[in-house]
Amino acid sequence: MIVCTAIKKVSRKCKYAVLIGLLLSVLAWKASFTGDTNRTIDDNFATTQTEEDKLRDELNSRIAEASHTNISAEKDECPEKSPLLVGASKLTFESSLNLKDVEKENKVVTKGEYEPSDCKARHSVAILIPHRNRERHLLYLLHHLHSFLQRQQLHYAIYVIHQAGDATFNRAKLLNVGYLEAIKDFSWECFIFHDVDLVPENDHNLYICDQQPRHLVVGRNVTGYKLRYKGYFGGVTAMTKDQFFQVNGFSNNYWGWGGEDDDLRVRVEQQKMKIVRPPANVARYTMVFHKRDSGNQVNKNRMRLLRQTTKMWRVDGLNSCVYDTLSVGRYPLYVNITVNIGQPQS
Ligand code: UDH
Ligand code: MN
Repeated sequence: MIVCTAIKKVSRKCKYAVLIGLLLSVLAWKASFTGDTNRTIDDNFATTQTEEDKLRDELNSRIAEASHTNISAEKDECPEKSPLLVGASKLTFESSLNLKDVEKENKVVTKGEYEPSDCKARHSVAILIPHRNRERHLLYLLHHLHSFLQRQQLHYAIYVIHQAGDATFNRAKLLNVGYLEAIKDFSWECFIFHDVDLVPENDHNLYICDQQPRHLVVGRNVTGYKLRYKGYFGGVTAMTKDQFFQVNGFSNNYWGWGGEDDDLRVRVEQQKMKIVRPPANVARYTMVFHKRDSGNQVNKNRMRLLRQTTKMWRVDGLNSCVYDTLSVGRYPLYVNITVNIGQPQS
């Protein structure tokens, strides 16, 4: 009996021991299983990270590449003096020249606009050309002017402001329209007001603006390369956006030939600005021969208008320039703005 009881006690203890052992091994197994699971997740995570790192590395190197391209797109400033200038050049006016040829010469120009590819231009300049019925002159000018401006390493665009209809021509109002339309495209800092028939002969005549308004035509072949008269401010002039704004632009009231350029000089002088010119040996132009255009007869009112400039400039100019834009054509070599500017009040 006693033996039996002892055996029972031992087997109960054994049972407990077996149970505890089992329990412990289950716990140990679970612990090891959990560890494995964690490791597996960690391992997977590690794998994911490595791939992600690879991706990120690749992405970063692409971004670096791109920003490297951007840095080179941000380019160094062009040199103060362009190394491309050639000085005086012999101009040609071939009768066989056509627009397609000039377009081919200027594949680097897009919608009339150009900027150097290898450096950041120091100046952004809009060239404004008043125009009607002078296609041949326009072609010669485009042919010479594009390469001239490119040699000067400028960021530029050429705008042709075309007067619609056959009312009397108004050069000054067209130039006001050109200014008002061009600033819608880009914050041009400098404007060159440019007759269609004047071709610059020397690329040291820089198409840039200064602290003061600039007159770029000292001499023309047709007038023996002499300034036409003291105070002449016609043909080709350069004014900053602010200078032109300050004088309220040109008068809109000069219909027909003459006076509008003198009117602008009066406005400029009234603002205590001083017209400056490049040296005479540089500021030379060839004027393509032409007769007086029909529709641009001498303006008999010009002297009367000129006497009123100091009174009228505030209310006659950019702030009173009313017109209808009929079309804006973005051609390869220039932006053409065809405009109805009305007609003189009789
Ligand atoms: N313009 C046109 N179409 C016209 C009239 C003028 O496009 O019908 C523009 C053109 O940009 C021209 C500018 O306005 O260059 C100035 O006009 P202009 O060339 O007629 O003025 P300029 O002083 O000649 O050169 C005046 C008449 C010359 C007569 C010569 C007779 N010996
Ligand atoms: Mn002319």
